[in-house]
Amino acid sequence: ERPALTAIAPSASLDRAARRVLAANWRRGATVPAGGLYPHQWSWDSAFIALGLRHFSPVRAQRELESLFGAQWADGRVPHIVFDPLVPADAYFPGPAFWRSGDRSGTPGVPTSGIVQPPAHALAAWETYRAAPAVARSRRFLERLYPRLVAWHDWLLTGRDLRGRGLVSVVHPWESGMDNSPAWDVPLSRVAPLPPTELARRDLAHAAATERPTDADYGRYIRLARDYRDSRYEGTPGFAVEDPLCNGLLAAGEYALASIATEIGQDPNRHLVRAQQVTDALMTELWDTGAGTFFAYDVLGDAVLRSYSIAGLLPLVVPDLPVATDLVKTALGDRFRLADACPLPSYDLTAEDHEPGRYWRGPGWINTSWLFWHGLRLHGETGLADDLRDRLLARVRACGFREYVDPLTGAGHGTNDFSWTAALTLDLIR
Ligand code: 9YW
Repeated sequence: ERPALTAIAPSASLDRAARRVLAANWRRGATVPAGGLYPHQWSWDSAFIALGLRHFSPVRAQRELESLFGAQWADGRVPHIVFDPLVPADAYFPGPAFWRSGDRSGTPGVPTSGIVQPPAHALAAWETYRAAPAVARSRRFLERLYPRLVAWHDWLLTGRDLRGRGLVSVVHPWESGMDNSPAWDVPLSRVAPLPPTELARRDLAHAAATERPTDADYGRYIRLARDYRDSRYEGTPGFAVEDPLCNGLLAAGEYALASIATEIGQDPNRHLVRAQQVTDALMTELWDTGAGTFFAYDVLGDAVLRSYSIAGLLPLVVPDLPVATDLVKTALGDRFRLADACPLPSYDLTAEDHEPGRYWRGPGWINTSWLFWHGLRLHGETGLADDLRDRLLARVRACGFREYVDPLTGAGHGTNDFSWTAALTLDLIR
């Protein structure tokens, strides 16, 4: 592995350091999230990575998304991992031999997982286009990607609307992008973990056990993934939650699809209707006025998951959201401390089970902070947005392109030279 980049000297260019990380993590058409820990292509990582690449290499940004959608399944789903056949089989667990995507018809030639990740792609595609429209037009980037993005959202809204309320469910904690969020503790407690002897954890070779999910959580992740695989990726899940982040990104993504459709001479109307429908469903089903946040919904347990996760604030990315002011107020409060915590904590700072260094149970991540920053700008909160951006950049300078960071002390955690941290830094610099 390359030596860890810990801090960036005050005289060095942050921009150049970030580009170096992305160059080192580029593999023949896509960027790996981190060379050692995550040596394949991850779905929502590619969306965030494209947002950074677009500023200095628009073609690479477009290829990042095109390669991901090149592995789209015939039913429309976009797999959460696209495996690099040149990487040794045991480099990541669970690898291609576990998921066995090729056993199913309608899967791509390249091996993939069979679960998905949050739909940040339409937003990323539209922003990628806007950074270099002439290059995109010459490559027919939007024309080629648009039908695939539509098929992806169609699959989510048909195959995954498990409650029939117009919201998408995730059927595995990995699908939320926030694997061990405390918000999933209750529904996950119903899943019996596989014993540690059945887990070949490779992650612990690259990050401290205290900063990663526990063996019990991993045992549950693998059981859920195995059962879903054994149902040929169609079965009844043992876990199903409506997550405000996924649904917020879906609504924002439908607005982006409306812009894309207009740009390529197609009718944007169905996307505007859908964006409004998902927004309305978010408000009706997941919004809690008293709490000032969206809460996830446990579909199998038929209960609201009253856990203050950053995911509950991220529907701020939806352009016409009627409760933007309330979300900003909650972010400024003690639970998230927008004015001084940075990056924004993944989970309630006041909760007893907040863990500032463990993965999605407390630390701040650049991608969720970037989404909140993007939402602040959308809703006219320019002062707060600029201040958050300045503090995010100062944090990255102080601890390098870490995977996650203690939001109060600024201590870096997880892997080094993490691609979306570098990419979104590049976007924040602009
Ligand atoms: C894993 C790649 C992925 C992210 C997820 C993050 C982590 C993978 O890494 O999950 O093996 O646990 O939780 O959001 O996409 O960066």
